[in-house]
Amino acid sequence: MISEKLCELLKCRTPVGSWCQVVKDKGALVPKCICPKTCSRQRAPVCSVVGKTYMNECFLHKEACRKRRRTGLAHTGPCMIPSDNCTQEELGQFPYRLLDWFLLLSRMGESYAPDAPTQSCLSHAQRIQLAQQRFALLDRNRDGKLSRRDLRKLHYKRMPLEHCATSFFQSCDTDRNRKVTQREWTTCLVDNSEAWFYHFMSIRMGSHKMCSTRTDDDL
Ligand SMILES: [Ca+2]
Ligand SMILES: [Ca+2]
Repeated sequence: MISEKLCELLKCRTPVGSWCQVVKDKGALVPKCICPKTCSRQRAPVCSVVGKTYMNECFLHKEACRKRRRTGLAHTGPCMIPSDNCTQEELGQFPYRLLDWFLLLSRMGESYAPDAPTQSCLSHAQRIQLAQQRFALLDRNRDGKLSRRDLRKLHYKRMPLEHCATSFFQSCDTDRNRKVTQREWTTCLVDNSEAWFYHFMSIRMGSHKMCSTRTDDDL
């Protein structure tokens, strides 16, 4: 592309935070360091050297100019958040453990029922219901999306595998717009949970049955 060629040699120092763009000047194309006023909302995420993800490179420079900071581009694509040693195996079982925990929370305050079905005995529809209930509770501003702010509520101390939470939520945000919709949430939580359990049961227990003890509950 012509803009890349023309900008290749121009290192932008002033204005602080600016980036090189090819502009028309008296009919000729010239590379120029500019501070963007507006940016397209096209998703081409980049990661800055201070570890912040922007929707595209333009937004990085827009903010850098506003804050008068020389914030460079670290790499294209969103920043990888350190997972605090959440292993692949742990991440694999996280959705199931999280659903288990939600089930526990949903029963808090109910009278003790020793024969209440465990998660493995829930139907697919019940798992979805459980995920959706928790979604509604977490989505405090009720915009139908979970943002990082909404998710802060989740970080209770007793949450299992808490160090996997960040990686998990990133994995749920399939379109990477940093918001998890109810659809993304439910798919991620329920499908992954069932996939993991199915796998776990077939490998460890030699059985594909999700619920081996109580099969004909009135679920
Ligand atoms: Ca929300
Ligand atoms: Ca999303």
